[in-house]
Amino acid sequence: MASLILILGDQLTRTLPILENATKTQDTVLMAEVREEATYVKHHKKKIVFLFSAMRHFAKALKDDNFNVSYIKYDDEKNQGRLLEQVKHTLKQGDFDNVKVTSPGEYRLLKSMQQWEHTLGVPVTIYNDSRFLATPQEFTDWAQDRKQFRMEFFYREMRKKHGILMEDKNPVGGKWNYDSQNREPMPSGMNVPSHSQFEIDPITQDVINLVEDEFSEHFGNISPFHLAVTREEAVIVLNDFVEERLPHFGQYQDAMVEGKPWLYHSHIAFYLNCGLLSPREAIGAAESAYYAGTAPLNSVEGFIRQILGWREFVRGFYWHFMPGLKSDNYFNHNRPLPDFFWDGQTNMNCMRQCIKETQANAYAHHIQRLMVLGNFCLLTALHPDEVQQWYLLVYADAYEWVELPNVAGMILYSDGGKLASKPYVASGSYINKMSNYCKNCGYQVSKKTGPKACPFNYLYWNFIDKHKEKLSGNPRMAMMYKTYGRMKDENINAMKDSATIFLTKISKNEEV
Ligand code: FAD
Ligand code: DLZ
Ligand code: SF4
Repeated sequence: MASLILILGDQLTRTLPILENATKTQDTVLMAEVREEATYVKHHKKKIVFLFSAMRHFAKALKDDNFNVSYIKYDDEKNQGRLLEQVKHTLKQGDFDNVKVTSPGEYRLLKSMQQWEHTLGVPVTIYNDSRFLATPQEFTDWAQDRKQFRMEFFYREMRKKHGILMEDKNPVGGKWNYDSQNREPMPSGMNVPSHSQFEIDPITQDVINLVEDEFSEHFGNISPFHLAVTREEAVIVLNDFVEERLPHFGQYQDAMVEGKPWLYHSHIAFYLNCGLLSPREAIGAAESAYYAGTAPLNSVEGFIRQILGWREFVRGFYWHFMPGLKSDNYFNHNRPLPDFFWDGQTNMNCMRQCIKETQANAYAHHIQRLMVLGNFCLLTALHPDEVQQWYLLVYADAYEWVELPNVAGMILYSDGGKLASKPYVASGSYINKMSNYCKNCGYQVSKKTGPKACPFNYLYWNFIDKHKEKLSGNPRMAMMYKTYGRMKDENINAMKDSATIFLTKISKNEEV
């Protein structure tokens, strides 16, 4: 019984059951760089270099370990351009009895794969993705009978189930969550350890040449390229993080500093999401650092919550609410994405910094994605489809299962509050508190209205005013509506006027 085993670009994990149970003497592993996956959104050039290089290194490691591997490069004459066609083509070349795949990270692809057996005429088995700590079914069971889906409660269940940071039935330290200790801005002049960097080897160089030729019109810069492209390198990134940055991770998790994109974050989502690292080992490494006394509980718990909590939660949420999640538009927002999202040409320094860093690194950290870029997208009523596409293509860690819940549920509230208890909106004072961006801005954060005022200020109150029917009954918005209720009509009107001028400008793609 020879099997054709398809491994996708974000499934670069030796522990997948379809690889662990493969019979090396008769099965064939198929991996393919296909136009369909590389262009269904125009992924950042660095993301394509990263993934194709990681795929090529993974295939080489499999070959070195005596697997039969059919690796189809992007410019290979045998390349069929689409995964299904590539599988069909490979089936014709050999004597295969069946096809094995691991469940993909996107609804679009899963629906397609569920038809493959019919199209191909051989049995196609779709195996569960064993990399996660919760299955989609576990989320659905947990979600049963709940009206609201709060990560915190799911996370506690996961802590208990996996015995992570637990003392018997209680959380280590007595509290489940240390977030109140995790919201400090970065003191000026603080020396942040540099992020891990790796040499470009000949495999990566070949891919860089390919991407420069074939994807020249895609967003973003390839150079400098320093990402890990093998499991060994990704493990170094994780170890560097645990040793050098985890101790301050919690404290400065929400801080933003001009010119310092990497800060105390782990930079491992790239590797977790394509399989080079496993969430279990990342959680284990952080937990061990706590017990060894090299990292404090607020950092370790905060980091573990992101992976065991948020990461698992959003995956369950995605599969539970697809396909509706993709088309939800609770506020009926429909403004197109302004052009400056592609080049960072704006006088708003916070937006400029976050977009330019995204362009350079295919990375921005969570608060940049959430409270600067995301905040702007919601306050300016951008269409969810355009925002979703942007986030999916610009970040090298983006796959729809993780990107869409964050965009639809966390930043846009387009799911009507299933994921977040309230919209994550803030005025300029939040950005000013958590960053040093406002010092170099063309706008003044202290001004509320008029041409020099920080746009986040009036856009925020404009949003509160515009959506009072939908939001004022939300207990978590009560404070904001209390303040709003005390504002003079003339102040509210001045905010709305400034907002209208600004929104008209971005609709016409005029400079802001
Ligand atoms: P760290 O800050 O060091 O966090 C550690 C790990 O926790 C991350 O590597 C990641 O695996 C996990 N994590 C943290 N927050 C989240 C979250 N909200 N959802 C899921 N996992 C989380 N993350 C992605 O992996 N891919 C995406 O496409 C993505 N899109 C996002 C879009 C928006 C609008 C927002 C607000 C967040 C998004 N995130 C996404 C979550 C988060 O911003 C990134 O995981 C993080 O910035 C990656 O950098 P890091 O590895 O240095 O993370
Ligand atoms: C993101 C991506 C890209 C850019 N290219 C490929 C590819 O050529 N071949 C492949 O197998 N996978 C690629 N991927 C990852 C897939 O898009 C990913 O498997 C699906 O989005 C499901 O998560
Ligand atoms: Fe951003 Fe407003 Fe600060 Fe400028 S003043 S950096 S627009 S928050």
